[in-house]
Formats: sequence, C-alpha cells, structure tokens
Amino acid sequence: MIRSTIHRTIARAGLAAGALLLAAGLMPRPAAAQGSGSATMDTIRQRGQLICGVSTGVPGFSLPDSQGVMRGLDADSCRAVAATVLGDQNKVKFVPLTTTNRFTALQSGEIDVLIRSTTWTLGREANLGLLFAWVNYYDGTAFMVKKSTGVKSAKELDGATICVQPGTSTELAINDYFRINHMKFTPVLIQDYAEIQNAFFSGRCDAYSTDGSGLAVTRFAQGPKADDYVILPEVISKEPLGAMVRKGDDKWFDMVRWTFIALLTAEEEGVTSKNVDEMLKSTTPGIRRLLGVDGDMGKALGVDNKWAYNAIKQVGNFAEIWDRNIAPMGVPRGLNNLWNKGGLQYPPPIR
Ligand SMILES: N[C@@H](CCC(=O)N[C@@H](CS)C(=O)NCC(=O)O)C(=O)O
Repeated sequence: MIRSTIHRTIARAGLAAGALLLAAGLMPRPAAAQGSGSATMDTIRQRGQLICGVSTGVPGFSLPDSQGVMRGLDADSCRAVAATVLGDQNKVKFVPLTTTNRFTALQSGEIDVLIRSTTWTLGREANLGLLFAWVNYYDGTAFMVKKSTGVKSAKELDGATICVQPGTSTELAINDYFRINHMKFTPVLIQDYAEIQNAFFSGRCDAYSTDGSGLAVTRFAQGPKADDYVILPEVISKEPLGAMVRKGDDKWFDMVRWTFIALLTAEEEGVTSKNVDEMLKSTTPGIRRLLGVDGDMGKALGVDNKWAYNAIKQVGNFAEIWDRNIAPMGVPRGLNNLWNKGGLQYPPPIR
C-alpha cells in the first residue's frame, strides 16, 4: 500500500519534472525532431526523392506518355509535393499500384504517399493505420454500358453481371445500391485495369462500374467508338479521392495537406505558373504569405519559405493542373471547382 503510494508519487514527480524539462526545451527529443520534425520528410530528404504511389495507368490521372513521362492529376499532385518538400518537381519516383496492393505499399514504407483514386472512408482511416491528408478529386461511383443494350438507367440493371475491381469501395457501393433497390447482380472481379476493360468491351459483363472519372476517361480513350458506350446518369455513392499518408507522422501529414491547400489558394488568388514571379511583388497579404515573401509559413511546416512558390512555378495552381490533365478528357470541373465557383474545394487560410 505504502509502497504503491510512493511509486505513484515518484511517477507523478517524474511526469511533472518531464513536463518542466519539455517546457524548457531540455528533454531529449525523438530522433525525427532533430531534422525537419518528420521522420518521413527526413528520409525523403536523405534519398533526395519522393516516392509516390499512383495507379497502374489511368488517362488523366497517372499514365506515362510516349516519352515515358508520367502524366495526370495524381502524377502532378505527387510532383507538387516533391516541389514543396525538395524544391524540385522532378525529384519523384512513381510506383504503380493496384487496387489491392496500394495500402500495404504505404503501410510498409515502400511509398511515402499514396495519390491513387483512393476513396476516403471511415474503415480505411480507422483500420489501416493510414489517413487522408486532402481530397484531390470529388467523385462518385457510376456504371457504363454498351449503347446497343438500350439500358438508360441503373435501375434497369437487375440481374446484370458487373465488372468491378476487387478491394475497392466501388464493390461496396454497388452492394448497397442493389440492396436498396431490391435488385440482384453478379460481380465479375478483375484486378488488372487493362483486363477489366477488355472484359467489359468484349462483352463478358453487362456493365462496368468504377469512379465516374475512371469511366469518363475510359470512354474518352475509345476515340471515335466512345459513342458506342453510355455512362448511366445515376451516381450511386460519394467517392472523395484523396492523398493518403501513414498515421503517426503529423508533420508529414501537414506537408501533404498544405501542398494541396497552397495549389488551391494560388488558384483562388489568381497566382499561376506564368505570373508567379510578378506576384512576388504583389501587395496582397495572402499572396505574400503564400509565396513566402512575408511570414514564415514554410518554416512552420519544416521546409523552405519558397515551398508554395516552387510548386506553383513548376507544376501550376490547381486549375492549371486540372486544365492540363482532366479538362482535355471532356470532364467538367463540377464539384471539383473552388467553393466560390460552386464547388467543394475550400482551402483554409494560409496564415
Ligand atoms: N475509389 C475507389 C475505386 C478505385 C479504383 O478502382 N480506381 C480505378 C479506376 S479510376 C483504377 O485506379 N484503375 C487503374 C488501376 O487499377 O491501376 C476506391 O478507392 O476503392
């Protein structure tokens, strides 16, 4: 009894002393704090390269061009992070990942960040030790069918076979939708992206379901044959697609999150890759803070104050990234517009 009270007293005294030392900045800090304050960021700096997980090849999102250069919204999102952290958008290695191996690649440390049409859900955040830093595309599950079937609504899909990639939130969305509507379907689960498209185009499935963006670009990629396919009007779920990091490295989470916020703020303030050098002379306080002319925003994040300048100059603001990658596929900006243009992107203040 007495002994346990003494122990408790000592333990409490120890805690109090620790708190005092910590307040005085005298307590030895964890190893990571001696660098940027982020173990992930320190590793990236040491290797001189960001390792970014992307999909295995979706036009508009992450697909190598004829020169082998990775193109797309997700690829450019990776580049922007490389620019804010390392000052150079080219210091990035892209790792193509499937719908089923994407999370283990992040958990194991094979990649630093996952930007790969991945939907933010409770299960993924609560169960996997991972979390979402930002949404770079607000999407929803939809269906595509051959026009020749005459099907005009998802409500007509009772009894259909549906091609879907395994390990996706699409599978779950379809299950809910068919249950709610008292309909049945047979899933045809195919992991490989090229294979699932072949399966659909060759008639193995009545419908192909994935994020609406994926369907739109797949249809677009058919060129003159695009008209043979119809994306049904029902959007059956919310699919906020985002950038994911491992839990436990808050400074790295901040860095990824604020990179996206910087790209959106640049759009909001009219700062582009073309005018960013002139904008350094702007008298607008928000622009001066964004570009590192005033304040220590970069320093607060553990990087150079030119963090956002580098990303905007090299990769462009969010609208430039969208216009370069998604707009040419005929996909309207819609929900992905800034909040003051009718969309959902609302970047918190950089101050
Ligand atoms: N957003 C859903 C679906 C993800 C998904 O299936 N994406 C597809 C269509 S955009 C894809 O990345 N396909 C290319 C690939 O598998 O590499 C999820 O997070 O589960």
